Amino acid sequence: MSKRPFDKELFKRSVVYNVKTLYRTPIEEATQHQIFHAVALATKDAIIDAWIATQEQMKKQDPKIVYYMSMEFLMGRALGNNLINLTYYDEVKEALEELGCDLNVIEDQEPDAALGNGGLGRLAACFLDSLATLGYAAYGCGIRYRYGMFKQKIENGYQKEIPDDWLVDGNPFELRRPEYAKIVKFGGYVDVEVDQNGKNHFIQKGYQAVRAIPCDLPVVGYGNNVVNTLRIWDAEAMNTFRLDAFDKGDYQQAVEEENLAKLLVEVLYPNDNHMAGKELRLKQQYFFISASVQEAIARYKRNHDDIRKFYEKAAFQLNDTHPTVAVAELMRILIDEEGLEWDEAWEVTTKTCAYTNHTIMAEALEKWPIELFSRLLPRVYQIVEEINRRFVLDIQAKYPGDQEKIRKMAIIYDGQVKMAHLAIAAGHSVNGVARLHTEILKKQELKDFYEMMPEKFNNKTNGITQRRFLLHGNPLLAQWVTDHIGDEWITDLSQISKLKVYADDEKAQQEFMNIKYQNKVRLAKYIQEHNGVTVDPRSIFDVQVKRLHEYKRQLLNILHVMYLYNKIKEHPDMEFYPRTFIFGAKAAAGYRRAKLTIKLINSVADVINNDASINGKLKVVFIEDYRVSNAELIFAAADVSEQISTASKEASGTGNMKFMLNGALTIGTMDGANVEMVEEMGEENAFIFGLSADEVINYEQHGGYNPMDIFNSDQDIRHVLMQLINGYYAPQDPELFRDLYDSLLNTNNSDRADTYFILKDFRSYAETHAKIEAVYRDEKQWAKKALWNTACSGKFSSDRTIQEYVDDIWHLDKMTVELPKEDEPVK
Ligand code: B1H
Repeated sequence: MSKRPFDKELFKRSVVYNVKTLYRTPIEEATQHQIFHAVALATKDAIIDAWIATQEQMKKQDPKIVYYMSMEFLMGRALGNNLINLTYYDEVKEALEELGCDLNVIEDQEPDAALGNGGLGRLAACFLDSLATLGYAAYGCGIRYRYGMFKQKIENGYQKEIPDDWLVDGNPFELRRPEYAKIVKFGGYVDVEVDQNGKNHFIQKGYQAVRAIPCDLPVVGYGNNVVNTLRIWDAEAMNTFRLDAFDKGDYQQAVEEENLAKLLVEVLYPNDNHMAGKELRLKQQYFFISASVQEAIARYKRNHDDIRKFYEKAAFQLNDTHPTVAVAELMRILIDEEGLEWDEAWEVTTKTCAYTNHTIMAEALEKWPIELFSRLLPRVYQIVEEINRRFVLDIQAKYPGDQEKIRKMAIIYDGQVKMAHLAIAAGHSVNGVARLHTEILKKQELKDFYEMMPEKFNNKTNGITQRRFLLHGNPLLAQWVTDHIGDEWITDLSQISKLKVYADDEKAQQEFMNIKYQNKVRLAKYIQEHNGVTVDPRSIFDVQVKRLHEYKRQLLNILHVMYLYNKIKEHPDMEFYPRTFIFGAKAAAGYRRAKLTIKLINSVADVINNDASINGKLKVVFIEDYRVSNAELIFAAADVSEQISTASKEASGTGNMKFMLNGALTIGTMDGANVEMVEEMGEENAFIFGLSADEVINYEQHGGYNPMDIFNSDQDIRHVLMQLINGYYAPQDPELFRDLYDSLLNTNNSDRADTYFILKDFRSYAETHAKIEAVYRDEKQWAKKALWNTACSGKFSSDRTIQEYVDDIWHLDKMTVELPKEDEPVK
């Protein structure tokens, strides 16, 4: 593979020129923000040739393409990552220094592309990085939300949501492609016209239409000249000139279409692991899916005649059920527009589509009322009905007379369209995202489907990209790793196991912990600047960063902090290793209990951080606006990683892997991918506590347990719980945290008391924390375990995950992309 040498002088000239033409300013007078735009454009120039060359290679080689369909792509910032993957990062840093600029400061000017909520969206972003790096032809297909994940402000301890106006200054990496626009139709009715041969044609009439405009973002592979595309769709009104129409009906229609276009792509739904059953959400889903499926078919037809073989050149991966309408849209196009018979279309569809399940949380299951679905998508609904009719026949053939099976498995039942059932029936693959999760799917949630179609089920344990979360996020550790084992880990993380020989090496241990310390200083500075809290980088940095959700149990963490504080107050002279508990989490805007938990964390922080009597032994920090860019700093600086979900509830988790890669030790339950992490590093190198998934499921099947028994028998827990309702942390309003107290002890709401087994796991959690403290005091032992964690993280690269998807589900061909010589014009 030939790599173009970096032309430093050209790059510098390009930056200076860009500043001049964009802002009519000499670089000496430009703001950091202006320089960011100039550098981003210069970087895009460096990407363009490889982007074009990748497209040329795709034309020449005609590889099978995967379309990763997802409502969410949580990309974060592009500049630093693009430079890393171009392998120009250090050179650009140097070039900018010569211009008197600091690349870090410039990177900080870029807004995060936060087109996702949490793990599911970030996984999609890591997958794109791995696909390009491994040389597979891939498109990410999604929505160009005008506003991404809201920005979080903390005011008086409460979360406040601020619109994320990420496009105000334009997106320098984006390429708008109006020439590939597609039309998407909503509503109306279906007319049947019979042709001379007696064949029925189904025609949607009286609809509203919008134009879908693709906006392309480059996805740069690491050092291989491959540049794939994230194609996010913007919406425009069909015909603005229709506003001039004489006819009142037309005028009305034009106004409505204009409004629809604007609304469709306005904002990302900010729910993680929760379905927003809103009409607009279904419209968003169909909008980007229809456009993406049309585009995939158009691309195929440019150089193939036989649409019956579409699946040989295209794979659709459905990122959860959100894009599932793709199966019906593909059927519609194949039948109504390409003229295939049902069975032919069905074969193409099942061979093309595959579904990934990301959660077993009941509230996340997508179900749409028939009334809404059929009104919005009349033709698509007819097709879903027919898929259902045939699927029910299959169930009956397999289980004659078993009504129960139909009730449980039908796609349409009880007035609802069940998207997971549709995805399973119409795809050839169903995968979970960690081994335990896939087993729970097979044994519990999707048991009936597994029994009927076991061949479809498989596991693909999640992974993360080491290029963003080590090479970019933790440059000191990345350099240290390269100094010890070479740089192959960057594209083959299994190599990182070569570090194991250094686990007992005292010099290596010291260097490793010294890097950790420097990263803690870097984070402490961030916390000082952004939160105004002083934290001591010599204390244990104990971190829980992830979406706020009851099942993730931030409440368990903060109750334990309250418990520690009580202990220190009761026994001021007891031995206590100073600890800093760091939280970062966004709560869905309408999730009251989650928002109250944020308030509790901040209230506890206020009391503890301002109590001079404890000599700074304990600090609590809530980092505002947790997002991809500050996550990179946080993972690098953590000593302890909190992965404490109620066992069975966290499908995989991916933050857990980012901490492990960066040498943090995990305190966690045997849930999601934690199970496989412990398998790699050994139990003795993690702090595992709490109920197992089987135990949780068993309790759930027998109506739960009685938390009052614990309340009555455990004085420390009782003390902490009483502090929720006696005003200890809310003197102005003692009732403030009543709902959290009730959630743990009372059944007076519709839920079981302590649905997430917080009190049940509390003792085991507290005892395990005590062990952490003991191990941390032994510096060598800690260093050894931390280094060992990094050395054992090889399995958790998204490169490994993607290769498994390729081998088992997509069967893609590899590409090699050569750049034309510099003096040859790029076509
Ligand atoms: C995950 C979601 C999710 N699972 C519905 N499910 C959404 C569901 O907007 N919605 O309607 C949004 C997101 N997100 C996460 O996926 C899991 O909780 C993690 O355990 C997992 O690591 C991640 C990636 O597989």
